[in-house]
Amino acid sequence: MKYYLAVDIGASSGRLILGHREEGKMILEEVHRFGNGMEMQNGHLTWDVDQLFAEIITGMKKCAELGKFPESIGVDTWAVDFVLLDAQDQRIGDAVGYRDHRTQGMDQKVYEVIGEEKLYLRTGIQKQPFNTIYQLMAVKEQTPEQMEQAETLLMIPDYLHFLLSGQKVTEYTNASTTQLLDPQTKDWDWDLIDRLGYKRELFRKICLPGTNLGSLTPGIAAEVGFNCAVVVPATHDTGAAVMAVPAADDQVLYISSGTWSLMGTEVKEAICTAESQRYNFTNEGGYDYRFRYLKNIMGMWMINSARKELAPDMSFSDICEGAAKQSISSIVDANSDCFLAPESMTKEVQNACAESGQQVPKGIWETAAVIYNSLAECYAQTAHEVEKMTGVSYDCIYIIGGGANADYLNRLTAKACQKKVCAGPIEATAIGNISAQMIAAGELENLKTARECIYHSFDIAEYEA
Ligand code: LRH
Repeated sequence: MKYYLAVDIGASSGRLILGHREEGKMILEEVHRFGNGMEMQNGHLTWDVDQLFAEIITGMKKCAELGKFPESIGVDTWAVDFVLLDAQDQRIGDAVGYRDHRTQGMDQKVYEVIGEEKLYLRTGIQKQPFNTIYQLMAVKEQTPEQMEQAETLLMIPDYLHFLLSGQKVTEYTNASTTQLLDPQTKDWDWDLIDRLGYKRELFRKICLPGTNLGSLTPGIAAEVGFNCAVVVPATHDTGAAVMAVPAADDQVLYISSGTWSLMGTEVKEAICTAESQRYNFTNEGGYDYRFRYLKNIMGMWMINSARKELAPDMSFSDICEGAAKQSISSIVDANSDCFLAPESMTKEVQNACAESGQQVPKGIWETAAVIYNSLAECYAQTAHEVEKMTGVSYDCIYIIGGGANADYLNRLTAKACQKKVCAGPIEATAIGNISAQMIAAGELENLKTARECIYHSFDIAEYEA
């Protein structure tokens, strides 16, 4: 039996999942799960990357205890965040998270060098205040000594791969979220990097999903009790999830539903027009150089935050069930930046309802009902925009990732979009990660066969429009 180990770390939790194939089907086994989140440290919201790496080691040791030794391991995480390393490969400063306020006003600093429209035309990446391009401007402006000292920039999964293998590379799908890549050459946009005053030396060679970085370092191998290859998946979690869309057709509409809802399709050429910019669509790099043409929608972050504040012990299925029984019809703009990092999500939703003269929700169920209805509405609007931009009409929406569990939201989505919804697989990100490793090992032929295998291996719930 050949096992492949996916390390999949999202903004609120991480997991190590072993995958193997049996009679043509992909079988998963979760070996370790742990919490994650940004914590305030030295005045900034930061990730505890040392703890994350310690959890990876714990999970790898559990594989050894089970006697299931993987052929390879690969890490995916959320996008845009990075660490800086000095000449001795030591981390400089904290791993600041994307919801931190340090990026405030940094967009304007970037636009002094290159206008917003030109930047979109050039990179095809949607404006998100937290894109790496703006975060690096924050480093340059607020802690220039760190920029000065830095010799290497590694995105979070690249850093974790470095700790595992000793190799410093930057994986393509995640690199695209820096907003510093050229979508034509698929390499760093050196001219843009120069103009922004970021040091060229920081940026490592871009490698594609499937790249074999060699074995674990001797130290790590000794610690976990086995050795294996480190094979880079699509390290951007959304890129990995999109690989696991269980469809035979290339032209499909998907929502990768987790902390964020990433809704879009795959295209062969980046769409960088002014209209696309107005709709705030992005062209993130995907597996096989497919572009993930999509939009960020606030997603389960809103529900997770409201639950934490109002009913931390209630299960998501109880929240869904309770929300479905409410009559409140208020809707907020699930794309508004005010929901990015509010002090209180509940209050922010209430304010948005009050300001627009709608009924103000009270308690978890009404608040959840407003959030679910708002998300479904936003999905419908986005579906319409994708269809307009690609000229394709889609009759089904594939919802993948943890949010595919939200039965009430799936029903609302089918109704609001007037499309069939296919929900699942839940562990799409880990499945995509494992698929890239299996393709690299020759165990699956290509992305198409991987998607066929995924379709036959996992439960997919259907909701009629
Ligand atoms: C989802 C995600 C998304 C990014 C955001 C930072 O986890 O990677 O694709 O925009 O986090």
